[in-house]
Amino acid sequence: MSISPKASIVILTGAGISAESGLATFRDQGGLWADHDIRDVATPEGFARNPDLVFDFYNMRRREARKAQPNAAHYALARLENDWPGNVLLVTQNVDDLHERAGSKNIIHMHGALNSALCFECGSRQSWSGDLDQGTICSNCSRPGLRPDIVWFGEIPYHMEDIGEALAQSGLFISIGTSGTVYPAAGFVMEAGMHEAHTIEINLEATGNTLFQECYEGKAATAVPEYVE
Ligand code: BV8
Repeated sequence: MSISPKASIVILTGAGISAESGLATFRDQGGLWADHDIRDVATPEGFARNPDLVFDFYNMRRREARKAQPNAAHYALARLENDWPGNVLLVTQNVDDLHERAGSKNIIHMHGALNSALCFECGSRQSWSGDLDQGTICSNCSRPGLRPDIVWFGEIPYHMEDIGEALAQSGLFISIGTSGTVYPAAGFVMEAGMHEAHTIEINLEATGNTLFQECYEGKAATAVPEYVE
């Protein structure tokens, strides 16, 4: 990797990095959006309309994520964070905990996390590993107000200010396993590039986004360790 060792790195990951761990992506053949309507399961309106459908969708994904194991791409990013002399921030759109389980520490889950529950009555968060349903009681306010701690369409992603600051100071921006179709994450490459960061995409197929200065096509579990080493 030919950038100054003092440079800070921002990495953005999407569903593609967890694909080889057996977790479905969204927009690939047979992906999650193939048999779930986004409006029904990933919007506040869908949750208000039919909360059980949304609870079932995220309960199913929480169970899948618990069964999955980190793959070589997750471990390579944890090694990069450990070995790189400059700062490494891992911003993930993913809601699984495979980056944590691979050893990454400096992580932002900008779209939330399956192993967290959010109370819409009192606003408190609590770690969560089992199923959630309409009757699940919040341990803070003792009311049945828990929802998946997930950022749905139309909701504001988490830690946007921290991400903006990191992009402004980054020397290298690496996007891994994301189709680059969902904003604001899809705009990060432009933000990084505006601040002279070198921008790289590692994806099964190049997304064709010409804002990336380098593109590596391939499966993350092979391409990421190759790039990081
Ligand atoms: C926001 C929940 C304002 C978590 C998700 C109307 C009203 C309101 C907003 C909008 C609107 N119209 C447009 C918008 C903006 C909207 C948006 O971008 N819509 C798109 C569809 C146009 N965005 C929002 O609503 C966001 N909020 O804008 O608020 C705001 C913003 C900033 C500041 C102030 C105010 C909220 C977006 C979050 C929505 N939540 N999901 C969950 O259920 O998991 S989005 C969903 O898509 C996931 O979170 C996922 O992270 C995200 C992106 O998908 P990818 O990860 O890229 O997955 P995908 O399947 O698409 O691609 C996989 C890629 O991997 C492919 O390229 C494939 O080739 C590759 N791949 C596959 N296998 C491998 C591989 N690569 C390597 N190796 C492999 N083995």
